[in-house]
Amino acid sequence: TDSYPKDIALLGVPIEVGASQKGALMGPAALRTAGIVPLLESLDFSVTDHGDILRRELTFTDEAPPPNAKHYREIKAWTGETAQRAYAMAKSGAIPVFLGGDHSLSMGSVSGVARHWHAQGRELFVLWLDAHADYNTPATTITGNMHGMSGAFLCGEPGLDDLLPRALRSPIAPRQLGLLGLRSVDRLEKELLGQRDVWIADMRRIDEFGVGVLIREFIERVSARNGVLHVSLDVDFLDPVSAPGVGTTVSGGATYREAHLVMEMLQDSGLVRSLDLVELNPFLDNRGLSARTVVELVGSLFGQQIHDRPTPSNAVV
Ligand code: 6HN
Ligand code: MN
Ligand code: MN
Repeated sequence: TDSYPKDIALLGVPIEVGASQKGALMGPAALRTAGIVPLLESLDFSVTDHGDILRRELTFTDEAPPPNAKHYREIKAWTGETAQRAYAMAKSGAIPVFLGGDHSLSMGSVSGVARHWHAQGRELFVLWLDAHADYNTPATTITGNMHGMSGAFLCGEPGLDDLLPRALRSPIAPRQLGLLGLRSVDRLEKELLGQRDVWIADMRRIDEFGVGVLIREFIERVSARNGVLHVSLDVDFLDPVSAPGVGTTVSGGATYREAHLVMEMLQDSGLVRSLDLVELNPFLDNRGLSARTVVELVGSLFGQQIHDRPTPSNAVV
């Protein structure tokens, strides 16, 4: 198999109109303040920070938006730019890390990296760490907030068909999507998910089997198909005790240690090729706690260990 990349490319995507709460546009700055660059450098990566996509440089169209998709035109502009940048970053051989910004960001980031891996003949799997399924369409949504629609869009569900030009799109199959940490799903969203082959480990399964068993199961799905993995980390995956700085807190989330174990086991797998860090809302945070927690998790994902182990316990060979 191929050797693990030594380069990481950071891109800030300060989008916030996909969520109802304002403030996620400050996320990229807070992640930098919490030290994401020196941390990755201390883990021997060569880091290129591409700065933030600037809203004023986006091109907005004036088409009629579909129903039940708030701020559609602005999100379309962000998605197109993010997808192109993501494709170029993935193609460079670096590991792209997207600093959000709300979760609508992933419509662009995942589309871009999926397009690259598709051209390489590799299947891209997406692990969605989130309290929510983000599997609404304009036909199922209650709020109209587009950060709740990213997963459905990426799997090619109908309703946002013109959000991204066909040439920039690379839909994944529902069986390539995994949802971990789920504890808040809307009624029609649940109905739709029930008809799809999405891998789901909700909080109930985490309580019963432990996160280690579940993450191993998902990693095996990816490696069985010689796939690569994109991780999309929504801050509300974590319990609000560890990460209050998010607009959509739901109690009963992953503990600090559960989240680290997920990251450590993903690192051991050697499969992760791109990452979203989304929904951090510094305006709602408690003295930088959530930003620091997210950056610490990034450390575990990229190789920081409590005690060096010569042989990972779950190495995928
Ligand atoms: N997120 N299911 C709710 C909605 O508005 O569609 C919540 C979505 C949350 C989105 O956490 O990224
Ligand atoms: Mn989300
Ligand atoms: Mn969420």
